[in-house]
Amino acid sequence: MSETKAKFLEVYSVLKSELLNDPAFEFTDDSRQWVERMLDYNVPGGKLNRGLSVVDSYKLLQGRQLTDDEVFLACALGWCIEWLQAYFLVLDDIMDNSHTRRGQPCWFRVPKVGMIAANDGVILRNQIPRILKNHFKGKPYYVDLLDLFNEVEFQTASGQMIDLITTLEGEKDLNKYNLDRHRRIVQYKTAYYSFYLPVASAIVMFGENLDKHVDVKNILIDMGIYFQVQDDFLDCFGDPAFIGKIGTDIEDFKCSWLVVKALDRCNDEQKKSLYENYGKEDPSCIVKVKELYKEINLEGVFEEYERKSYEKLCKSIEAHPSEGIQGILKSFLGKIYKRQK
Ligand code: GPP
Ligand code: MG
Ligand code: MG
Ligand code: MG
Repeated sequence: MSETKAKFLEVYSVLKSELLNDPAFEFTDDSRQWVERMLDYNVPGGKLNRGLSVVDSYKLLQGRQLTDDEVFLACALGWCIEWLQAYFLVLDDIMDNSHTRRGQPCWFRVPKVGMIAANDGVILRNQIPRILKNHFKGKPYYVDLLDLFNEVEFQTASGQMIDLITTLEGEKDLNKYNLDRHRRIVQYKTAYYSFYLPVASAIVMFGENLDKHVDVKNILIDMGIYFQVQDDFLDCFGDPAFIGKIGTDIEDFKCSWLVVKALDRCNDEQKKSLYENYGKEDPSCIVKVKELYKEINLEGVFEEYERKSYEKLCKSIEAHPSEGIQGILKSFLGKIYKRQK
């Protein structure tokens, strides 16, 4: 384990213990135990790319070794994004009717949790401003951090909304699925919180104004779109044992990159089969869609997309005037290029 990651995990324990002793609530033993189990189940078990990127980015912006205090603060800020991610995933899994996440049952599927998971999502969301208050209140950039998290949460919830309403029963119509709709959904539901937020948080903590960094934002949004296309690809073609989740996009009638590309490439007969089988719970329908995807070589189409996106992103990064920023973007891209999970 890298030194940063070890330090990062240490900070989790500190933040958790502060939240479990939050003076704003009279915790009892059972309520404290519930929150602790809920946090351990949902917050630290992912790849931690988003959180660690805050620390890496802040280090690159400073261009020197960080003091212990700075490391702690950058880690705390990184954890706020991991908390945000946990909050989104707990709720997203309910909305997508998913089964597993990070190699274990989705939180709402755990016995005796059920719809308490919805309130746990609200708790997770509310713990973010409490962490920020505990550690950043009084900093000149405190208000900017709160504002940034609020903006990005709104964008994500709006992206999630358009991801969901496009699958409404009675309006299921593959005719309306195209790359533009897909781009709009994934830009908002994924790119802002997963790519822009970690780097933007580091920039704010470094004391700079985000208005000066629109070019960085645009590159990160493009990277986030590429990342969600990978997620759509892995939903169907990834190994559930490795990615830790079982895909549900086909039965959920999602406007996935795969179905958009399939619509482009199908002949009339294949299109008919896609219309008949997409968005149905019946396992034999799901198999038919997957077979069709193989027939039209969507794996090859994705490979080509991945290569081209990578080249394009590298070019945009190299065109950026600041070497520090280039370093941040390259390291982020390196973490996701050809990812298998
Ligand atoms: C990922 O979509 C998007 C989110 C996790 C944002 C959720 C936002 C909320 C406001 C709840 P996805 O469903 O493709 O992710 P996964 O494949 O991991 O389930
Ligand atoms: Mg989902
Ligand atoms: Mg979803
Ligand atoms: Mg997905």
